[in-house]
Amino acid sequence: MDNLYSYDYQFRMIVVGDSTVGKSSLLRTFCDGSFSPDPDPTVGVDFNVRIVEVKPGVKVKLQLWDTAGQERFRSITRAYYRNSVGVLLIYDTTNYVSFTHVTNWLNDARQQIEPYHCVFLLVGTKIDRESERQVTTEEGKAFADFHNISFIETSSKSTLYVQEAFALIAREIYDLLTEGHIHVQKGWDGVKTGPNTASSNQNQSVNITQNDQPKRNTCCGS
Ligand SMILES: Nc1nc2c(ncn2[C@@H]2O[C@H](COP(=O)(O)OP(=O)(O)OP(=O)(O)O)[C@@H](O)[C@H]2O)c(=O)[nH]1
Ligand SMILES: [Mg+2]
Repeated sequence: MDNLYSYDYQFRMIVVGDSTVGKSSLLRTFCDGSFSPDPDPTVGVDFNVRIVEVKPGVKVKLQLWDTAGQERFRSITRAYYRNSVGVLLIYDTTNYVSFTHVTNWLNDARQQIEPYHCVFLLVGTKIDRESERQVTTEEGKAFADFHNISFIETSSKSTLYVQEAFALIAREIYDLLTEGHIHVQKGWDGVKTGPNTASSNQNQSVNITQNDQPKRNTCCGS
């Protein structure tokens, strides 16, 4: 059981994508290890928390915002982008249309998050339904490479690569933090220091100049 009061950093992330691509299922598998074949659609936004270790001895509390894919909730869910340091862009590998919409989700997130710094991860879901696959792994990878973001395929039902997906994005954010590309900043909730971090300097500014952009996964520099 995670001790939710013992961590070094808090990363706030948002999970977006079309309705029924499996956003809530991904979070449920990750956060409590359960899978439902018939969950209710998300209404507005939902919230999950889990502690992960990004490297030995460094604990990060992931604050995970699960958004509704349905269009009628779009104005509500947009409000949650700004304070996020990570965006999981989700599509369903058995639904090609959901893949074609990832560009819109990416552009929408970039618009809302700028000028703050964030990391994207492209996630193709439902790989247990291999015979129904409509989006190849190569197509997913090509999209991610084109946008210079990371990519993974998962199954919430079988749990395949679910832990790895969150470990990947958390580690990328942590690396950018330690390299000085992302900072804790007053008035922005994307990254916060936790109780275990002694030097909680909330007043540093985010450096978002073009020259300081890291190679991958920026919302505002690529
Ligand atoms: N076979 C299989 N089904 C999945 C998987 N992930 C989700 N599903 C199913 O896909 C359907 C939609 O899942 P949700 O997690 O509710 O989708 P969502 O993206 O949260 O949908 P909204 O809340 O409406 O935006 C449900 O019937 C899930 O059981 C998976 O990895 N494998
Ligand atoms: Mg949902």
